[in-house]
Amino acid sequence: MEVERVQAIAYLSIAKDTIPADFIRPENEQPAITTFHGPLPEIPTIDLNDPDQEKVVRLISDASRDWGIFQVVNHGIPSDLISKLQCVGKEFFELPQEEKEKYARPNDAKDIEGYGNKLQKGNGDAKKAWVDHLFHRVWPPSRINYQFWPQTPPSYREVNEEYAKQTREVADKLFKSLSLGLGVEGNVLKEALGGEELEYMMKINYYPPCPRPDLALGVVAHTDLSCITILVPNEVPGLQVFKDDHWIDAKYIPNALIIHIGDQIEILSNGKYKAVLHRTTVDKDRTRMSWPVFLEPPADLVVGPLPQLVTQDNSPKYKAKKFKDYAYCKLNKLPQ
Ligand SMILES: O=C(O)CCC(=O)C(=O)O
Repeated sequence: MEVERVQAIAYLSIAKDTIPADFIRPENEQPAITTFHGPLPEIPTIDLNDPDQEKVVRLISDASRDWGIFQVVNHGIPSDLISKLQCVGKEFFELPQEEKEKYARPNDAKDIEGYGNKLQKGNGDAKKAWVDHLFHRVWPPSRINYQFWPQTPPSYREVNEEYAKQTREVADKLFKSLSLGLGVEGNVLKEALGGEELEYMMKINYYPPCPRPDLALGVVAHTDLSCITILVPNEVPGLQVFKDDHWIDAKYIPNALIIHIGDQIEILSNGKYKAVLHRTTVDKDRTRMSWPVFLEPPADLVVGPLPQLVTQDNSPKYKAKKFKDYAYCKLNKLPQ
């Protein structure tokens, strides 16, 4: 089956002022109508290297409760590694189409790894998203399929391996603060999520220029299935979060990492921390890209509210279930 990529559709749309009808979102989703432009508080930015680590715990815990998202600076990942990650990802998406297709997600695959877009799913979803992507796991080694890692550019693998290593250090710091913010020992959340078996899924989003950014969306509104997501954006804004009934823009901070609280942390915290509802808009003239890494428990691990948090006054708000069952229900829009 011939699959049309959004990058190719965008190329054909360059000289036009229109986009195919199946990319036009209903009015209640269109960014021009639904983006809030008044004064609003900004997504919190947290200095991870602040010498007052109690303050860091408090800020992370407050941001996770009130926003479900925050940006971190001084996180320890060198800026030149972030630039390299962006360069090799961009080089991949700039390869000729037939080169990229070598990494295409097979049509019958159960897993999400590979190059593709929503168009491939054929799930009858009438409205399409203005984005192509590449997914591949970067950790643990036993879960890596190098067949989905681009061989061009040649430094792709080395850069992604180094980035995965550094991301794990940031994740460990975040899990510790998130645990302490719940009033439990620093190792509790990571252990409850599979410890060293936690899986790191890299995704590259490629949002080509769009002649009608007022009508289309990149990724549609969702919360992440993951426990946390650690995201590097490029300089083209587009991430929006839903806060106090408004869609508001995330500010671009060079070299900051954007941390999303995902569903699994909301569940473990019994609702104290909130998974953030977010979406992305696209730009008329520029390509937006982002590199989220989704941290996910192993498929068979049962995730439920931490027993330490459940009391007579705080009964469990979520079912405990295997991550794979949770994911199946979410992806198939079934009740949990
Ligand atoms: O591109 C972004 O900033 C967000 C991407 C995202 O939400 C996703 O890929 O699930």
